[in-house]
Amino acid sequence: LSNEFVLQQLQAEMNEAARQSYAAAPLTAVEADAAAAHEVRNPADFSDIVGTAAFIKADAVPEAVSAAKTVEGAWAAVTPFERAEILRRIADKFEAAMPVLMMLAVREAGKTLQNAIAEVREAVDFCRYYADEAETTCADRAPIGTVAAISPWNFPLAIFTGEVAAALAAGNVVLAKPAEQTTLIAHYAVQLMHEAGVPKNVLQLLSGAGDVGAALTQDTRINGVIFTGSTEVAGLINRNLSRRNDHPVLIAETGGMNAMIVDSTALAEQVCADVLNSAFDSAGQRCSALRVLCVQEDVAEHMLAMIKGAMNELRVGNPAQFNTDVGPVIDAEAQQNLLAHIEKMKAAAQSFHQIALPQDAENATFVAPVLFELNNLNELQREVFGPVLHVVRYRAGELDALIDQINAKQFALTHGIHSRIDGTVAHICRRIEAGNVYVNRNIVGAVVGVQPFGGHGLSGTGPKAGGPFYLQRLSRAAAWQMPALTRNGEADEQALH
Ligand code: UN1
Repeated sequence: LSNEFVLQQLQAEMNEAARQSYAAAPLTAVEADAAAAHEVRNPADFSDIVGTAAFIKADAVPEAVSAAKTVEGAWAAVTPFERAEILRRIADKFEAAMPVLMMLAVREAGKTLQNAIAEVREAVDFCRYYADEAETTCADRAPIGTVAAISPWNFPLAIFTGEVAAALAAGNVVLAKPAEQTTLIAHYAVQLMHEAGVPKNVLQLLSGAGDVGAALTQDTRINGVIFTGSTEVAGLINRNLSRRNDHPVLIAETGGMNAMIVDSTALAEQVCADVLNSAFDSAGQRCSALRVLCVQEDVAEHMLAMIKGAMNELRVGNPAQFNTDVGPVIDAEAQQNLLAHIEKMKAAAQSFHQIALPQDAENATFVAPVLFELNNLNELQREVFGPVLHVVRYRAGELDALIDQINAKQFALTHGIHSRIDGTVAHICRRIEAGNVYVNRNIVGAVVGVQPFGGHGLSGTGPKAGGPFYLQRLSRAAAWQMPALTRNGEADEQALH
């Protein structure tokens, strides 16, 4: 079956699913008055109302935490094998609900169809991977207790599910706080998780704004926080947790300022395809996305001409169409921030190349993909989260200085190398600071269980998601059970000497 055929089938079912209206109330154990209910609008077309999302008030958080604490013991007593079975049932339910979940990813988060498929697949992979991990590594481990899982809008199902599934797999009770922009898909996912057998108090959905996340991380009964989002918010959470003396766990996965180094031996066509995919897929809204392309001087003219030509072929538009490459950015605030950066760079950069938006881009949050040539890396001061690529040129003798400049940004997440010289690849891999270094390929789309994903420095705490150490951080070695020596034991002891 061709991908296109499968997509066509799915699209028919998605259209069917789109006829319903979606309402997301908080799924908490407490009777919480909704603080506000608002219409969720499609970022590719504001006239399309996807559903209604209700937010919890921050002052309801302590009661939800109390409810979570009451079930810690019961959930910890469920064996890792039973927890794994529940996670596998969630994976099956997500697969069965593929059209609805994809439809929500497209209409609520602006994901393209291809990205929406990948989104659901990754969520399924996380459930199955952590189920296997629970069985193989959690037998002699104890959960840490109650965990807050705070997740971003850019992977509204995959990362949301990855955080929740990991915490549950390790035996923890979970309070999930999804990004406010993508409440509907999180709500749908939690309903499926409850149907699959996760008890209601073991997993509560605290949909809300930033104040709900803040209240969660300030509640001293929370034993751990899993956070994916901005470096700044991770810093706030870290400061909340570090005031305590009982060492709550923090797993943070934050920003990136990812670079790709392309030397004069690289295959131009491959570079071109990988740059376009890494910089502009998902409208550049991935922390793994390519932000800085570093091209060796000798081949820069040729490479950049090819890349600009290929940019002109990108189709920006309605993400629900098969042939769309780049959808909208998440909301008007993100769009304004990006447009402000782009205006500033147009004045400051050496040169730029920006493609045109389609005629019907009104009433939506599209940002036209753009490439800026900079004199050097210092001109890029902060992480930019959108379809904006920066380019610098370097001379062969300047490679180490370039790596130093990249490392000085302190974002050690995903970098890439395009070179056919093994020695160059090995040298860069040794010196560059990163969670993942991708060689002669694109730098996005880490596969759960195959390419564990995460970074260090300003990019996060580790351990990598979808990797073998993640559940260890969310659990501890079970207490060592030391049997008292019996009289016979003592006798046996003596007999030994
Ligand atoms: C993120 O964008 O927050 O490898 C992280 C990838 C994804 C990145 C997710 N796993 O592209």
